[in-house]
Amino acid sequence: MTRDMPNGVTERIDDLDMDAFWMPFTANRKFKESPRLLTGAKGMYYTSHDGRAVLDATSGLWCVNAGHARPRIVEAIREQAMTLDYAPGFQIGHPMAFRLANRLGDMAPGSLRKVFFTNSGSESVDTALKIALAYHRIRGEGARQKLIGRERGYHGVGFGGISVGGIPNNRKFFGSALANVDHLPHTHDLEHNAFSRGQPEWGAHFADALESLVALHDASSIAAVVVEPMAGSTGVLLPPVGYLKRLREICDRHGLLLIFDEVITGFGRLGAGFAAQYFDVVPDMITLAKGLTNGAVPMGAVLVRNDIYDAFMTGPESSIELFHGYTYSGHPLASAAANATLDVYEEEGLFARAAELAPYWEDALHSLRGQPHVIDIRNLGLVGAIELEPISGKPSERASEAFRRAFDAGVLIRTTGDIIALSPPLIVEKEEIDSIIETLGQVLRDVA
Ligand code: PXG
Repeated sequence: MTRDMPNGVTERIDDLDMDAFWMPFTANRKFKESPRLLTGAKGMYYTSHDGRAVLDATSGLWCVNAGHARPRIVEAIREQAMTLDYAPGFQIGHPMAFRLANRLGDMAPGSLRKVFFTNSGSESVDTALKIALAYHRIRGEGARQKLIGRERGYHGVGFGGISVGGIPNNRKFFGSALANVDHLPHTHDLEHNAFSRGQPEWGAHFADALESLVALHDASSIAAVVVEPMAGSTGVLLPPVGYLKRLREICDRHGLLLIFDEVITGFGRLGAGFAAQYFDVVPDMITLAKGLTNGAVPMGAVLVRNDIYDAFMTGPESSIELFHGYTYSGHPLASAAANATLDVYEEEGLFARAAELAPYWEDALHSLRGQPHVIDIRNLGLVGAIELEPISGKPSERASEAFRRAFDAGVLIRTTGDIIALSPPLIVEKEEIDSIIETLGQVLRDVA
C-alpha cells in the first residue's frame, strides 16, 4: 500500500522537552502526556515519530492538495530562497508575485481578476471584510457597516473572522470583537437530509433568512455577507441545492457584497478550481489560502472583482488607495511555492482527477452506512464526513477515540465534535481510498 514511502526519521521523544510550545487548538496537557508527532512526509503518507507510515486522509489540515514534498515545489522554494529570499512589498515589488496574481486571475470565475496577498486564511478573511467596508465608504455608502456571517461558519481566528464566524467557543472568551455583525442560520438538518449523496435537495429556503436580516437591519446598513460555500471546519456542512444561488440573488437585490470563503474549497477540493465554479455562483470576492501553496509555505489571497478594485482607483494617483497590507504580502518564497503548485495542479490535471474520483469516493464512504454509531454520511468532491452519535453526556469523546484509533492503525483523519472529516490529497489512488474506508470500518466497530 505504501506506493510512496515517506521521508522522515524515527525519533526518541521521551527526552523531548514539550514545556514551552503552547500548541494551537490543542488540549495541551492531554497531548503532552501522550504525544503524537510527525517527522516526515512524502506523497500520500506521513511518517510518525515511531517510524510508521500514516496515510494522510486530511491533506494535513485541508491544504496539501497535491500530496507531500512534491519535488517541483520543493525545488522552486529552494531556488527562490537562493535568488531572492525576501523583498519588501510596499511601494516596490518582485516579478514572481505579479505572475502569480495573473495566474490566479486567469483561473478565477467572472471578473474576479484582482488579487491581494496575505499569509493565511484568517488574514484573507480580515482583508476581504476590510475591502468590503472601505468599498462602500469610498462610494459614499459609509453607512453600510454590518457584516453578515453564518452559524457554524469558520473564518479563521482574527477578530473579523471570529466575529462573522459562528462557533461559540471561538467567540465567547474574547470580548465583544466586532459589534456590527449578524448571522444566517446554518443549513445542517439531519432530519431531512441524513445520508444524502452529494448536495442535499432540501433546504434552499435557508437562504431566505437573509431577506429577513435585510428587513430587520435595512439594506443601507449592510456591507457584505460571508459564507463558506461548503462549511469545512465545523463538520462538512453542504449547501442545499439552490441555496447559494438564492443568496446571490438576495445580495444583488440589496447591493450587498457576497464573499465566498474558499480557504478549504479552493484549488480542486470539490473537483473544480473553485467552489464558485463548481456551484456556478460567482461571488464578489473569494478568500484563499491552504492549497494555494500546497501548504508548503504560508500564503493567502483575496480575489476581488475588477470594478471593486476600480472603485478604489479614483483619488490622486500618488496616494495609497488601500491602507492595508502585510510585511509578507506576496512573499517571494510563498509566491514561488504557489507558482510551482499551480504548475503541478495543471500538469497533472488534479482538479479533473478529483472530479473523476468523486463517484468512487462517494460509494466508498457510503459503504460505511450501517456501521456502529453512524448517524450520517456526507460527501462532495473529495470531501467526506461521517457523523457519529455522541456518547451520552460526553460530546466529542467518541470521535476523539476514533481519531486516536485511526492514527494508531495508520490513517490520519480530522474530527470536530462527533464528526469525522476526510479530505485526502487529490492524488489519492483507489486502493488508498479502500484502505481509508477499511480502517475506518474497523475503527467504528472498535470504538466505545
Ligand atoms: N477560512 C476557512 C474556511 C478555513 O477553513 C480559515 C479561514 C483560516 O485559515 P488560517 O490559515 O488562518 O488557519 C480556515 C482554516 C479543520 C481546520 O480541522 C480547518 C482550518 C484550520 C485548521 C483546522 O477543519 N481552516
